[in-house]
Amino acid sequence: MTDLVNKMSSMKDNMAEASATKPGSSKKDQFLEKAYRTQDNEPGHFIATPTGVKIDHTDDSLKAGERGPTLMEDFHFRYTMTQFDHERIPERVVHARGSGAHGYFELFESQSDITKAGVLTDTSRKTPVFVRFSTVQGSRGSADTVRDVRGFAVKFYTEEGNWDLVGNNIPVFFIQDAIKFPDLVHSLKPEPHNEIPQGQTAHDNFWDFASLMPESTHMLMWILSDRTIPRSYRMMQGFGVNTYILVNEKGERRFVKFHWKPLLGTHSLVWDESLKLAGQDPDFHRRDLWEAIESGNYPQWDFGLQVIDEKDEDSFDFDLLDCTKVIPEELVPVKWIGRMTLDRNPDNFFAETEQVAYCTQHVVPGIGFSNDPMLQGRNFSYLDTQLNRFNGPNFNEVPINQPVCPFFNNLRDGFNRQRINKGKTNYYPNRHMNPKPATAEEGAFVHFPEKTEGMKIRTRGSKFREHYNQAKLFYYSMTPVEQQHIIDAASFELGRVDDQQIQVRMIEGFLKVDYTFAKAVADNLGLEVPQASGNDAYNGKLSPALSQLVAPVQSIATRKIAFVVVDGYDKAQVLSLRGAIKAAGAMTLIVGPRRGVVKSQDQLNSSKESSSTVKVDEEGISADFSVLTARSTLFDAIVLIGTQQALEQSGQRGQIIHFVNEAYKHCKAVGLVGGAVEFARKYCSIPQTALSTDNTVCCEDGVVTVAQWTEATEESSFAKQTVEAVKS
Ligand code: HDD
Repeated sequence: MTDLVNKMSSMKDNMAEASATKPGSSKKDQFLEKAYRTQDNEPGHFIATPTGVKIDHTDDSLKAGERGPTLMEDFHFRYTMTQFDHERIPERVVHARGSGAHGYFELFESQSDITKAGVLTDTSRKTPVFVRFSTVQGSRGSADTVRDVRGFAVKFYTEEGNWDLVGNNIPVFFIQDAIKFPDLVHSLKPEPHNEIPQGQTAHDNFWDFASLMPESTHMLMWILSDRTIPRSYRMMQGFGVNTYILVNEKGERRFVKFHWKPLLGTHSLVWDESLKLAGQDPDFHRRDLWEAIESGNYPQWDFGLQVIDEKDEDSFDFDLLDCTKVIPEELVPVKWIGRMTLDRNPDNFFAETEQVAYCTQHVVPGIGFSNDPMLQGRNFSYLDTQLNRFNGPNFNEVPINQPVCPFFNNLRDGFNRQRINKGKTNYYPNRHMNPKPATAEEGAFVHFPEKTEGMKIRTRGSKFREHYNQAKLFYYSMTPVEQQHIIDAASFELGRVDDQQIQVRMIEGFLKVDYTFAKAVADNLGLEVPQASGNDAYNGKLSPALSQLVAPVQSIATRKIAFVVVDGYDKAQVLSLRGAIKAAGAMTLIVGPRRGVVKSQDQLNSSKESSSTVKVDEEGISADFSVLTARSTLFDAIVLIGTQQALEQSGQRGQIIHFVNEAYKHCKAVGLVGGAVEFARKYCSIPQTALSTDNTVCCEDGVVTVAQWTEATEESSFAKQTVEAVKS
């Protein structure tokens, strides 16, 4: 146990340690480097055709005469155009928009008592992974911050073959049987007659389907919650959703649910921010992940298991095979067994992120499938969809999909076959008796010999028919703020529905969850408020683990704090405050009147004297953003610094006022230093009670103020209060 604690603590908070592990050195990276990467734009490289012939001229096609027609003989033109015309492969039918990253997985403690999977038993391994996060509804070019489930797919390149854990950031799903997936997806995608709306479920078809599918009620509560507007891919949980099985060396089977928990905590945007960000920076999540990895802030997740012995399979009031239910952590605690770190961005979006092909049926010895009818159906669909995306079965030969372990078989040929199989035989048995089947001891995957018999019937287990207990559990386990957000989201979504019978049917469904919830939404929609039916009686059970706010992670690591400054700022003040906030792990970015130089008071004075051009000196600051183009929505908190006069006379006064007001409205911490306090009192719509004119540091309602910055003012206490305000 002490060993485990030591290992965990040595791995804990080890961004610095992670960065010392040399990103790009895993077995998968070495393979990609050797086999397929090219650096095309190095000195001395010439443009050539794909057949290797160098080209002398790429700006004009080959013509018969100066003004004549283009000639068929122009093979360079034809290759150029053909490649371009064929650049796209079909976008994923769901999860089309995504972002990927490389990394590795490490295990804290061997799980050999429950599984024989090497990735979960060998603590000396650092298993390479490729992760793709995604939205579900929108197409490849849609915005990141829409209200939607997020995909969380992990490909582990293990020594025993690839294991794909294809999960979401929500632990349950809309439907219980995979056969309904095409109907679900048709209903939530843009409507078929006009392809509207993009990146939203706020339309008739989705809510029509949902209102007729009571099994979706639990999932609806999750998608209306803040889980569907995450602050960052780095700050969301992941779940395997379906129940899988683990099998150990003794051949014993256990049921398992897989969990990912971000070390940065689980955080969300507010709805108004999400809406604005979708226009201001449609790549908000993509950029956030990319920049974090580029700057060495490698995101990390702990990996956990909820394990259920075979004998306990039927001991719950829900069916373990029903993916519209969670196993409450209060019943079966999550055992945290390992950690994943993402430490390298892809070299090429198409080659890696677009071409990565996840399939739920990619499992390794020691991990297998339960009879969850969703999982069973998924096992068919993912392989089938890759056949469509890649025009055949050779997608596993694409570099990002290739396993890192050696493997042999008699599978052959097909479109775009890469492997050159040597030898005279391509069948088994053959006169060499190689390659041959392995035994379990030799590492073969052996399907768990589960006894199965039954009538051929189209039905589901009896416990699958209960749809409301866990919807209630979720709703009642939320804090009042989270409940209000669910009400607001339901009102927005249903408010976009034109057909009133859908709204009415949905309110009837919500009534079975909670009367006050249904009433509040009905009120907002202008519908007749229904009578309490008594159907919403609840057993009072709660699961605090479902709330994002009950036990938030107390860290502001990698959070983005904007320092809004105008010319004439006090350099020493800005630098020392910035240093103190950075020391708490946050990133500080300067938003100035323009990008580049912001002139400090000293610089203004000296330029007056010498009338020379102002340059950013070593100690000066340069704005990362201009207040004209950056919005408060891009940051987690803001600090406004400047004399009242400088702020009032700034050409961007209006933008600055909006910056402050908007940050406050989105419940972000707002720091006001010196003249900025009086400026805010005069022009901003923050309650005066939060704008203390005291010369000491005050904090009220997330607004941190110090009206008079003197020698005696401790930057650290202002910074400390600001950090606390960001946390809360
Ligand atoms: Fe799925 C993609 C997650 C149900 C069929 N799914 C896809 C991706 C994720 C999930 C994360 C994107 C993978 C990537 O980044 O390339 N899907 C889930 C979860 C489900 C689920 C957590 C509920 C338990 N999916 C589900 C069902 C079916 C599919 C029931 C069909 C029977 N999913 C697909 C697919 C996709 C896909 C059509 C589209 C692109 C792809 O597979 O590669 O096969």
